[in-house]
Amino acid sequence: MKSEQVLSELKRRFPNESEYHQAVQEVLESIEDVYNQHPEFEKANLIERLCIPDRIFSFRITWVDDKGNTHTNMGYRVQHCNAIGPYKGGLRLHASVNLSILKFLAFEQTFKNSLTTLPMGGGKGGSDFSPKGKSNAEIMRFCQAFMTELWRHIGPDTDVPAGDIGVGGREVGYLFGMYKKLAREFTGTFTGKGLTFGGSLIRPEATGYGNVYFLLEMLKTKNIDIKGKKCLVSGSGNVAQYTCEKLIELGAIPVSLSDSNGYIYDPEGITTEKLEYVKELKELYRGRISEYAETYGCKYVPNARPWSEKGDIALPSATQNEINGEDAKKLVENGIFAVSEGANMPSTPEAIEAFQQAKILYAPGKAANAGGVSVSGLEMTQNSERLSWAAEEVDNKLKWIMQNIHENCVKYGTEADGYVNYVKGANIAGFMKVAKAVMAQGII
Ligand code: NDP
Ligand code: 2IT
Repeated sequence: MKSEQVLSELKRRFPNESEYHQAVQEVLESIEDVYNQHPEFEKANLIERLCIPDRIFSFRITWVDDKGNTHTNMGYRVQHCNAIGPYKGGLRLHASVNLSILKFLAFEQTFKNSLTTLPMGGGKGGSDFSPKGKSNAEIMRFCQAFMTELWRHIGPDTDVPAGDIGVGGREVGYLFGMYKKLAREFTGTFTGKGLTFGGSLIRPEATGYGNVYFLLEMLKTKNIDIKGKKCLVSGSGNVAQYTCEKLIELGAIPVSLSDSNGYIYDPEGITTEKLEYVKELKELYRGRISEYAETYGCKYVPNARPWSEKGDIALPSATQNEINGEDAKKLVENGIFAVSEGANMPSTPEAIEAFQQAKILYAPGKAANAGGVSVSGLEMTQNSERLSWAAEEVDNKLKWIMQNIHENCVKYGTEADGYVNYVKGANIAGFMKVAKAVMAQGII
C-alpha cells in the first residue's frame, strides 16, 4: 500500500470532500509501514474497505417553524464500520454539516472507538439544521421530523447515536422520545440520555474530564504538575465546559473560551462561579460568549480564536481545523508545551507538524477525546444490564480507559529519540484492532 496512491484514488472517486481526505491522509501516513508488514491486508484490499464507509443514508427533513413557515434540511447517517461492534457515534446539528464532514467524523470514530477497549463500531450523522436562535418547540419539531426518517436505520444492536455539536441532553431527549414511539420499544438506542430514562452518570462530563485525564498522563511522562498551569480552551459548549470544570478542580487555570463569534481572555482565570455562569449562558439562554466579557470585565476579541494568547497548555474544544499552521507556530513561540484535543481534528496538518517539530506533547482528538464515547459505551452496558452504576464507578472506569489509551499511544508511538508521536500511536493501535476483526470476518 502506498498512502499517496490510495489517497489520490479516493480523491478521484470522492471529490470535494476535503475534511474526509484530510482525516484519511493522517491515518494512512501513520499506518503505512505497519500495514505493509501484512501482505494478507494488501491482498484483501483492506485499506479501501476501511476508508470507505459501509453505507450512507441521506434524506430530506421537513419541519414547521413557530410562525407556520415550512423549512427543509438534509439529514444523514454515515455507518462507517461495524467490525468490532454496532455502529456508534454522535449526531451533529450545525449549518456547516455536509457529507465530507460526517464522513471524516465517522472514519475517525471507528478508530477512536477501537481505542476505548469497548465493543463499538464507528458512525456519525446529523443535519445542516442550525439550532441557533430556534425556540425549544422548533428544536423539538425538527428532532421529531429527523427521527421519522432515521429511526429505521438504528437500534440498540445496530447503530446507537449520541450527541455532538448542537446536540446535548435536550435534543437527545426529543430524538429518543420519537424513536421510542416509532420503534415501539424502550431500549438503549441512544446514549447521553437523561438520568431519569437510562442515561449514565458522568456522560455529560465524560469528554472534557477524559481529555484532562489524558493530559495528566502526558504530563506525568515529563514530571510536570498541572497545578497553576494556564490553559487556553476554545469552544464554550459541552466539551469546553467540563474541561474547565476538571482543570479548576485540579488547580489549573483556564483563561479562555470561544464560540463562533469570537473569544474571551480572562487572565485571572475562569473560576467555578464564572463557569456556572457560562453553563447557564450556553445551556439555558443560548447566549454569546461576548456576554461573559461584559459581565466580568475582561477582554473579548470578535471573529478570532484564542491561539495568540499566552498559556502553558492548549485544549481546543470547538470544531475541526480551528488551529492552523500559523496559530500552532504562535502557540509554540508563546511557550505552550502541551496540546490535548477535545474537539475532533481541530488542528490542520500544518499545525500538527508544527507541534511535532517542536517536540511538544501533542494528543490527537481520537485519543484525547475518547472519554465521551467511552462512557457512551458504559451507558450501553448499563442499559443492557438494566442497572445504573454510581458516578464514582463510571468515573473510575473512564480514568482507567484514558490511561489505557495513553499506554497504547506510548507503546505504538514512541520514536527512536524517545519522543512519543501520539498521532502515530493512536492510529496504529486503533487501526490494527479493526483490521484484524475485518480480516477474521471474511470478504463482506
Ligand atoms: P457544543 O455544541 O456543546 O459546543 C460547540 C462549541 O464550539 C460552541 O461553543 C460553538 O460555538 C463552537 N463551534 C461550533 N462550531 C463552530 C465553528 N464552525 N466555528 C467556531 N466555533 C464553533 O458541542 P460539543 O462541545 O459537544 O463539541 C465540541 C467538539 O468536541 C466537536 O468537535 C465535537 O465533535 C467534539 N466531541 C464532542 C463529544 C461529546 O461528547 N459531545 C465527544 C468527542 C468529541 P457556537 O455556540 O457559536 O456555535
Ligand atoms: O465524537 C464523539 O466521540 C462524540 N461526539 C461522542 C459519540 C458518542 O457516541 O458518544
